[in-house]
Order: sequence, then C-alpha cells, then structure tokens
Amino acid sequence: MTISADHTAPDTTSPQEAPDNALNEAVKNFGITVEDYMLPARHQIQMVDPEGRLKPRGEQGTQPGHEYPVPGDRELLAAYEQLVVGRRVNDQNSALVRQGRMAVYPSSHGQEACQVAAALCLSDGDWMFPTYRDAVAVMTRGVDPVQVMTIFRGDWHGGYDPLEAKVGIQCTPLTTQLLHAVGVAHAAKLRGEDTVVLAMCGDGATSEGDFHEALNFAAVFHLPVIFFVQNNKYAISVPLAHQSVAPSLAHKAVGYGMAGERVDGNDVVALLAVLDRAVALARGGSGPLLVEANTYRMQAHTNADDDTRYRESAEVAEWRAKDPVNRMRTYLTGRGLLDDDGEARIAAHAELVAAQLRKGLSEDVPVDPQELFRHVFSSPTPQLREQSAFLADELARDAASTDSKEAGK
Ligand SMILES: Cc1ncc(C[n+]2csc(CCOP(=O)(O)OP(=O)(O)O)c2C)c(N)n1
Ligand SMILES: [Mg+2]
Repeated sequence: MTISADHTAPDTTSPQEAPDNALNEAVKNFGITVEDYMLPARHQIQMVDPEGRLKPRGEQGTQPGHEYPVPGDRELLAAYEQLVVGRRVNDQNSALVRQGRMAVYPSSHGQEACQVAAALCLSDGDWMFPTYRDAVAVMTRGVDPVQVMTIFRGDWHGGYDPLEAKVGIQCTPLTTQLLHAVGVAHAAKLRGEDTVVLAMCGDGATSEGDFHEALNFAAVFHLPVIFFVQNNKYAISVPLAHQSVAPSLAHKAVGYGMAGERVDGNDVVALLAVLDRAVALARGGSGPLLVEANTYRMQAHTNADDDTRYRESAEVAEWRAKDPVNRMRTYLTGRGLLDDDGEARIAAHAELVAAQLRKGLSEDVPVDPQELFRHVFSSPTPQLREQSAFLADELARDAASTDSKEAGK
C-alpha cells in the first residue's frame, strides 16, 4: 500500500465487505480498499535517486492519488546538516574504539538517512525506542552526544534520563524495546495524550517472538506506534535471505492487520515524507504502521566482527554508490539550497561535535562495581543481594592484599 493522508477519497469498501474491527475505521480514513490498505507498495518509495535527482512523481513508487509531497526546504536543510554530523560522529566513534576509549560501537555508517529521519519526524512529546545501532538517531533527537555514547564505554547503564529525553535506553536484547514502546503508547492512549511512539528494530530482529507480540498488541489495541525497521541486509553474519522468505519485511505488517510501507532507506527525502505522514496518521488515530527502510550496513556489525568473512567487497561497493549523504548534497546543491559557505558551516558544526566526543569520552570516570546491582529491581532479589555481598567480600580481600603488598615494599 501507499500510506495516504487523503481522507476525502471515496470509500470503495461496503460495510458488509469490510471486517468489523479497527481496520474498518482505518480503511475509511485512508479512503482505499482493504486490499490496498494492507498490501505494501509494489515498489519502494524513492523520491531522490542515487544521482541526487528528484524523480518524476509517477516514478516514485506510490499509487496514483497517494503521492508524497516533498518536505519543506528548512526540513531538508536541517536533515542534511544532521546527516553530515551523524556521519562524522559514526566515524569519530569508530576511531575512539580503536584507541580503546570506547568498548564497542555498532556504527550506523551508511544508515544515517534512517537515523536522521527517525528523529526529525517526531514532535517534542513523542517517544523513541532505539536499538544499540541508533545512537545517531538519539543524538539527532537532541540528547547530548557524550551522554548518548556513555553506554558504549561499558561502565554505566546509560548516559541520559529516558523520561526527560523521551527516548528509551538503547536496547541490546533484540526487540525488548518494541514491547516497551507499545506499553508507552498504550499508556498514552489510556491517558488521552496524543503521543506517537517510534519503535526501531533491524531486519534480523523481525524474526524475534517479541516482534510478533509487539505488533499484534499494537494492532489489536489500535495504538499510535510506528514500527521502523531498518533493513540493512544483515543480522551480524546472517544475510536477510537466510532470515526471512517474506516478500518484504513490510509484508509482515499485513498479518497483524496493519499497513506497511517500503521506502528507500538511503533517500532522506523519501524517509522524511513517509515518516512525517506516518506520524500524522498515527497521531490522528489511524493505529499502528510499519515502515521498512531499505538500506545497508556499510561497516562490520561492530569492532568485534570481520565482515569480509561473509560478504563480498563488490556488494559493499555497490551500496557505496547509493550513499545517503552524497545523494542529499547533490540534490540540495542542484536546487540551489546549499553552497560552499553552507557546506563549510555544517562541516564546522560536525567537527565541533566530534571534538566534544573526543574530550568527553577521554575523561576517566570513577566506577563503583556495586552499581552493577543497583537499578535492576526496586527491591533487590535474594540472589542479587547474595551476589552483591560476594562482590563486596572479593573487593575487600583485593584491597587488603594490595595494602599488604604495599606495606611489604
Ligand atoms: C534476544 C537476542 N538474541 C540475540 C542477540 C545477539 N545479536 C546481537 S545483534 C544481532 C543481530 C541483529 O540484527 P538486526 O536486527 O538486523 O540489526 P542490525 O545489527 O543489523 O542493526 C544478534 C543476533 C541479542 N542481542 N538479543
Ligand atoms: Mg540488520
């Protein structure tokens, strides 16, 4: 299907034919048939091609009458700036890992368009539930970059306050964040708030049981959730073809009574257009939606992975030609919205953020090993208390033996 904001188009589904549930309402809102509502577009939505040219409306992958408007100039320029900053941050973090200043960094190099659009489509009161790979999205949402990266030093549970930022802590156990997202959306609906929740996951994560439960619950309770799947073609070393034989990941929405949309995940213009509309529809009460972004993980899964063992360099080169940052630069320059001065200002901003990260992540922070047991439960279980006491004992012995060694010197 094509997610449409056209609420005035005729309803071609008679009440007898339409299922007697929330879908009926959604079909009425979209003004298209149940079949059109449910089936993902035959083609992905692409508005700017890899050469940076705006495609003719009829070739953007939408069905007639359901085209997406090009987002405004101000939104496009803001998106480009964040793309450049996001790329710089990805590469800076990878360098900090090599220098031993960060323990691990799952880079979204190549996926920055998805990261930026995921943040820019949301309003202040909305919530985002990211994965370990979505640091750039969290930062673009406005969370301090050093606070975002704290979790990757491995010495603290997370660097920002999720309630204040309205961003869940970046989740490593796959898809647990989708259930949290659905819970927050359910709570917001019960309270009568107009919050929209963006729930992020990868292609591999769509095979998890929690993915099924989250989508089903969101659809049955008609919740304002957008499931944003970044299909970067790999789950560590497992290619998508070994993971799923669904015609697309957007098709997975159909089984839950939810609309799905496919979009070029390296085209930030299309991503903004699709996600902006998805957010507006979810806020307007149309229920959950799934957006699959077709992108590519340009680097290894993390620094602990060697991607040359499971994919060809020719494949990576093919995707380099579809780079989201270069594409947007060419498009904006061609439209006269970006010149050398603009580029220089944006590059300086990116350098500033990179310097902030180098400084912030080089400072040694004292660590209390007992913090491992805090914040797990409001009252610790007997097992946690026992383990905590064991650790305290070990630390005391360690300190005593260090003291006696020092005394014997
Ligand atoms: C519940 C669970 N099972 C397995 C893992 C190990 N694991 C970590 S990342 C990953 C691959 C996930 O791939 P995908 O969802 O495509 O996200 P990507 O890393 O490509 O962004 C796996 C299997 C995990 N973290 N959590
Ligand atoms: Mg993946």
